[in-house]
Amino acid sequence: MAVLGVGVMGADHVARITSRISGARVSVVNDYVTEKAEQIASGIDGCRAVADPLDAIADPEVDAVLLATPGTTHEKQLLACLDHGKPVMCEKPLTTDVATSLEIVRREAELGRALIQVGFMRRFDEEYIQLKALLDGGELGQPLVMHCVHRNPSVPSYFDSSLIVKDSLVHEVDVTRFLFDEEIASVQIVKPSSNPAAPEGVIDPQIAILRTESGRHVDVELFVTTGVAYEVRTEVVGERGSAMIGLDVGLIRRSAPGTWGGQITPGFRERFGRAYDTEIQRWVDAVRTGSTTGDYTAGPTAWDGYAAAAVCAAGVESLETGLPVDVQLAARP
Ligand code: ISE
Repeated sequence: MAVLGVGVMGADHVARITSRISGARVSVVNDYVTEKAEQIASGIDGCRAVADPLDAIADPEVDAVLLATPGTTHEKQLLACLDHGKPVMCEKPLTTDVATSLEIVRREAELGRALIQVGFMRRFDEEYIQLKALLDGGELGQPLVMHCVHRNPSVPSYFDSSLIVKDSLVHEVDVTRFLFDEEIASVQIVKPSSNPAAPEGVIDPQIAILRTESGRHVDVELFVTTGVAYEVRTEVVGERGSAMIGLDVGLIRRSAPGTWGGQITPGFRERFGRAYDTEIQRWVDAVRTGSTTGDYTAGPTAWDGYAAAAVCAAGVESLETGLPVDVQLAARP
């Protein structure tokens, strides 16, 4: 496969495909920083760096593509994958706006083959899978409310208030759609006093309030400059009880002088490392059997990427006005 974009996430995927995933090998890498691609390619048998991402997609040695490039380049690269009939795993976002995301969904639908999977890795995490099974099993009765915490110790310097919605909240948007099996009807962003340690002009923390089509309530505390560690917690409250995941309950140590405690996961690569492994392995397996089924995906689809983009666009609008904003989804092709 070709891996396009070998920054933090792309390089991580190259390492995972090369050392832990079976049934695939990285034959081509590309990055806008040519030296980075060349350096990674030189460490892998039979792998080449290709300067132009569109050449990498068209390369006859490439059966499938993993996109970890900046979101602004996704539209063109996804269209090229569709034109060449190549299965593609696209890290979020699908594209950077709602109209182009919908266009991608429509182009894929016209082909009659599911070629695009979107990298919402939480769906592959053991704890989220357990929570989903509990809800689907009906033991909690109807889920009514979900409370989420999404804290990052820090974020890159280019992160602004809208990226907290589009890059961080987007995960809870997908988790809500995954766990509750329904669309989100409205979103509101509430802005408490900002952390003095947040960069000038960045609204952090933010509280997102989502309402699903059936009227379920989801609240999310987003706080990306905590300076502490990675904290992602999700609690669902149902008719007959509640369930929570993300407590970091590893070893708890008690020691003098009368303290106790454990470790908090440092970042998302550690917290979701196994989920990423499972996500990519399942995708590779689906790509290998896709020609018989017409479905080259094993997880979130282009439609899921589009629906998330529509909710986040409404969230960015609410960031401006402070009011709830309705989400309008197109008919699903
Ligand atoms: C980052 O892009 C991720 O996907 C992480 O999971 C999330 O916690 C972080 O806020 C995002 O910036």
